[in-house]
Amino acid sequence: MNSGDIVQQRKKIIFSGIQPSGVLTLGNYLGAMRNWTKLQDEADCLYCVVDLHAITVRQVPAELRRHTYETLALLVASGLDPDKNILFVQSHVPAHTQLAWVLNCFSMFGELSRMTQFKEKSAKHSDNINAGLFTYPTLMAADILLYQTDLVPVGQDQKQHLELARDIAIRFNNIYGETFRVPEGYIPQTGAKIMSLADPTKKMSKSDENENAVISLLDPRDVIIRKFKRAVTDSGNEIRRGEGKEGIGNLMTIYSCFTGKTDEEIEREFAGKGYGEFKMAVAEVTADGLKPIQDKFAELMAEKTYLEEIMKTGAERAAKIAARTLSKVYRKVGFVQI
Ligand code: ATP
Ligand code: LTN
Repeated sequence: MNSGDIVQQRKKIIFSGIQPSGVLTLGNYLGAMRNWTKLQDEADCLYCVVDLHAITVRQVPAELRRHTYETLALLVASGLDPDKNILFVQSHVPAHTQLAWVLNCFSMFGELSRMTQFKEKSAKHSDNINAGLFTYPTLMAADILLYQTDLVPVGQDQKQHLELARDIAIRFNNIYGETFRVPEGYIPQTGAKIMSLADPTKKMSKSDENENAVISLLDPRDVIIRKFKRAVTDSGNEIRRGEGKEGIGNLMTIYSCFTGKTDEEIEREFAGKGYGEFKMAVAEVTADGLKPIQDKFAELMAEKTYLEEIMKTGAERAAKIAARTLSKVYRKVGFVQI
């Protein structure tokens, strides 16, 4: 027997977060959540509704509260089992903000200034470029590093923030000795960046004001069909990827995510057929794919106390793990322990 055979492999720790800043989109589902459900059987997973992150942009309090319930319900509805995974709300575990403060003191003004999301959100909300928006990535680093995370399943847009979390962890470890595990990203091959239906050069985002740009996970079938029919494409008629064909490319990605078909198979299937027929097919597979999630969501939203139980249990379990890392950090930087 090879000695490797008897070494028990430690289960990987997975952490990811999602903002309750609106109704979740097809982008969130295909770019992130779909991977989350795949990992739940093989790893110890924590998934967090990051309400603290959401207030970096002005939110209406009653809507933030509703979106927090809805986001949790959508996570469960999309297949995350609350017994197998730790599902919780960020503001329920104070260690996130506590570690974020410490990490702020190990994050450089220059590196935070280079974050694309900060630049984009500052341009979009020029009347509210607050310090929270600027230090957003250090809170995200705290989220991840608190749990000694191995893998962070996210969409493409979060790659830069994840790199920063790694840099902060490495910097801290170099000064104080091994404290944080340095996490890796886990970005899907297909669907890592679903584009807006109104402007296929822009990412589909739940906070987009143009509702035709976004497929919400709660859109009924007729709305999904209408939005795909109106999706911006080029003036050609061939279903293939190419320069100036970002709109069709995006629809091919969505179709591929739901059917598992490759680009070649999709090209063959729709050879000689027009954009209208292809758009309809994409709409159908999307509506079929979302239907079970929507049905389960409706059931869960009628059971607020069940959702609150999940939040409570999740926060207790998360807090226990987080406390270990936080206390180690406090000791290492020289805070008096009482
Ligand atoms: P907001 O519009 O409020 O900034 P968002 O829609 O970008 O929000 P987040 O809550 O910030 O969504 O992201 C949750 C997860 O979904 C992240 O892992 C992110 O990378 C992923 N994600 C968001 N949008 C897309 C997209 N268009 N395609 C693929 N993945 C995405
Ligand atoms: N910044 C992410 C949301 C987020 C996150 C995290 C993702 C907050 N904390 C920790 C992964 C790990 C976003 O804007 N999508």
